[in-house]
Amino acid sequence: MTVEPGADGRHITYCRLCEAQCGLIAEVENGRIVHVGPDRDHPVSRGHLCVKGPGMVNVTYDQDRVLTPLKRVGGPGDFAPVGWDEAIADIAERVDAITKRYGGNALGAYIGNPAAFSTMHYAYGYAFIQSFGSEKRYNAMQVDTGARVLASDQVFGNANVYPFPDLLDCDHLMIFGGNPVVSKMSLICAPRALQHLDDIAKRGAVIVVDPRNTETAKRYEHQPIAPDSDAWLLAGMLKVMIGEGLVQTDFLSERVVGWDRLFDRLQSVDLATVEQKTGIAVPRVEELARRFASARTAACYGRVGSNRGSFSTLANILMDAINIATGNFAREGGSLIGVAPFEPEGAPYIAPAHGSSRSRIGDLPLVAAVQPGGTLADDILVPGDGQMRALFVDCGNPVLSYPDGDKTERAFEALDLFVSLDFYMNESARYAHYILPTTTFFERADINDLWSPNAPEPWLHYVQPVIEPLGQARHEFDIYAAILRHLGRPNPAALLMGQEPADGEEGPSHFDLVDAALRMGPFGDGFGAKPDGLSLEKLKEEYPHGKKLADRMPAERSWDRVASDDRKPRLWTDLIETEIDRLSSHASGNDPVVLKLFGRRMLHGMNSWLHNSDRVIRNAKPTLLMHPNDARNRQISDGKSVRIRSKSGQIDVTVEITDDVVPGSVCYPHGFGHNGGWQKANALDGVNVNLLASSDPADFEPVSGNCLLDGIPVEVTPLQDAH
Ligand SMILES: Nc1nc2c(c(=O)[nH]1)N[C@H]1C(S)=C(S)[C@@H](COP(=O)(O)OP(=O)(O)OC[C@H]3O[C@@H](n4cnc5c(=O)[nH]c(N)nc54)[C@H](O)[C@@H]3O)O[C@H]1N2
Ligand SMILES: Nc1nc2c(c(=O)[nH]1)N[C@H]1C(S)=C(S)[C@@H](COP(=O)(O)OP(=O)(O)OC[C@H]3O[C@@H](n4cnc5c(=O)[nH]c(N)nc54)[C@H](O)[C@@H]3O)O[C@H]1N2
Ligand code: SF4
Ligand SMILES: [Mo]
Repeated sequence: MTVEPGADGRHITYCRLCEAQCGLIAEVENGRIVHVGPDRDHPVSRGHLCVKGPGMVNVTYDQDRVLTPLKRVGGPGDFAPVGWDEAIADIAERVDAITKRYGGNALGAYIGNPAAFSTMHYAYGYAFIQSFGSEKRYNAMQVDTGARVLASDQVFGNANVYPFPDLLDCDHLMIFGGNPVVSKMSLICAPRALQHLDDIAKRGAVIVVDPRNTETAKRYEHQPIAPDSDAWLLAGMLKVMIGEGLVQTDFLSERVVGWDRLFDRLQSVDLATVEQKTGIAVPRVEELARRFASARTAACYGRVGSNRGSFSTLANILMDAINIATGNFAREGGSLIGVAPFEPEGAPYIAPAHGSSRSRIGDLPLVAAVQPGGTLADDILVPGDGQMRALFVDCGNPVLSYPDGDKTERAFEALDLFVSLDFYMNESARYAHYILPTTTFFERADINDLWSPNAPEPWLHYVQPVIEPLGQARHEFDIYAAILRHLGRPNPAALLMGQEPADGEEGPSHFDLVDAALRMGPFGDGFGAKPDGLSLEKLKEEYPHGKKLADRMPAERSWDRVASDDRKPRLWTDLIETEIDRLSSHASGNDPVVLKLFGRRMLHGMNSWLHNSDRVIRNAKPTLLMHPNDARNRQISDGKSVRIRSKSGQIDVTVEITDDVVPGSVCYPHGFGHNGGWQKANALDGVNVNLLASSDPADFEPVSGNCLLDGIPVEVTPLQDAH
């Protein structure tokens, strides 16, 4: 039995903070959520959750939360309440005037990470700006998954697919740059991931390739590696597999294109160079290759640590190549592409191909029609045709999450119109002209649409709001719809469906859109044609705890979303050739003064937020991890202040000496350095590490436009010596 929003009782819901999307039970008393616990009847999470899910109650009732529309009345951070009608009218008229005067691309949107867990959010947010003629879609892609997206575009002809390891039957998993004990696993929806990883380790091995001996590495097998060198290790491993006949050439000949060209080209990879670049001895590279190839089932899986380096696209392509060449692609226990519940069967949605348009700043090829993130500030600051003058930041905090926060602040202050959709005044929203208060996930309905293809045990869960929106908070969809309505235009769902609702009619909602997609998809009821199939209504009435779609994601169906005409993956493209050439000719200095800076996430925080709750943030200790050898060489002792300098900036931090990090590298978490409207967060230690990251396109990975966040060259000096 579902309970009406706000009614006292137990509400079935789910957490929308990370891909696990664990089932939750929220108890409401006198209209207020008093307790949040695990939903033991959820078909996949089966009672699993972490501290962050229940922590969202503190966010919901946080006294620092923004609950009325705010208008800037002075310098950054100086706001006064304003009525919704006045705010919407002013924003609508200014967006209209700016885009009429300067063209559609004068308007842009940054739609950040939390939107990935909010129904159709990217689709309707970008439909909003597109209706004014704007192509300026910004998001977290180039600081997160850009290399993976481009690898999928190249290998599978489909930038929308994210291969994931079939945890349920895998015997040998190699994790490149992921830390599931902290992150709960990403680009794969597996609420009980750790249990699966423990089982894999018992059956075979979980090998964590990481410059830090992480929480996950300590639990399984750690393979230390120099930051930003994964492509070398992967190229070396594949070369060994080819040389020792450990690849499946019959399978490759039948189902894959270009593999022979790749194999030829890899002959020239020198294993001694692999050792020099990665810090991994040649015999160990050979052992890693042999163990992978001889395992019953195996998969390479990469996450953010193999996505923000100088050769990350190639690294991701080589992971696919190893999975495919050893016969582990589309095989149970190997690497899968999931069935998409919201796509028509046999007709995958495909993003515009790589490079079909280019960025105004840096002339970079766009990946999946998203602007290269690091150029956001210059897209506002640099004059010329298409210069951005109005920006919506929805679910994001680019001042802390993008490179060069200082420049981003300057750019935001230069905008003619800056609208933030958020429930906090974060470090970016301080510069907004308006902050429009939005709901937390307890205050809205949702279905787990975006990541549903990426689950080893696929499920769908459609939930109603637990409580009504607090204060004057509104759903993002309704905010965009209200702005468009003020201008006499259809709402974003009508725009996406190509409808022109009659005057005075509300038009469809984003749930109509998602319902139509579900019903026409592989699990849908075909609007009556398949009576056993699903609709939103049926999910709501019959499966309040969520509906498991299959016991296992069918491995063989991975081929369905390979989008090339012949349904064959490509292991040789012009881009692959250029990238291997670039890798081979890449000279890396061995300057003993220079260290490579990489990142880490905090168990009790979520990127730049969730830092305003005692419950969530306790124990957060943002320190610079440094190897004892590097500390000794620099006369740095534990707990001391040091200055880190990069090409782009400098910050002062506290050092923690540990042999958990490989020599020659240092590690600092992102998302700190608060000065927004969140009082407790502001009082935390820590600074914005992205002040050290470069927003110069010359420093991005040229093919993907990815920012270099892991492997930034830095110098570290004791603070008393710094000048
Ligand atoms: N150096 C370095 N930088 C990084 C990373 C790194 O590892 N190292 N990681 C990168 C990654 S992977 C990501 S995804 C990005 C994330 O960076 P962003 O996309 O900027 O997202 P967050 O920092 O999570 O900020 C989220 C904001 O959205 C608000 N919010 C939360 N839920 C909702 C909601 O439902 N609606 C609305 N309207 N607002 C909401 C929060 O209050 C917060 O202000 O950071 C990236 N930056
Ligand atoms: N608690 C918590 N959970 C989160 C988040 C959070 O902020 N907090 N953020 C969420 C988001 S937005 C995302 S995208 C996911 C990310 O999920 P993960 O990718 O699993 O998250 P990280 O903990 O950043 O793991 C990245 C790892 O890469 C390593 N690394 C850095 N550089 C390199 C390199 O060059 N090579 C290799 N091989 N490894 C490298 C780092 O040491 C780190 O251990 O987590 C999500 N879950
Ligand atoms: S693992 Fe934690 S943050 Fe992720 S969905 Fe589950 S409860 Fe939420
Ligand atoms: Mo992310």
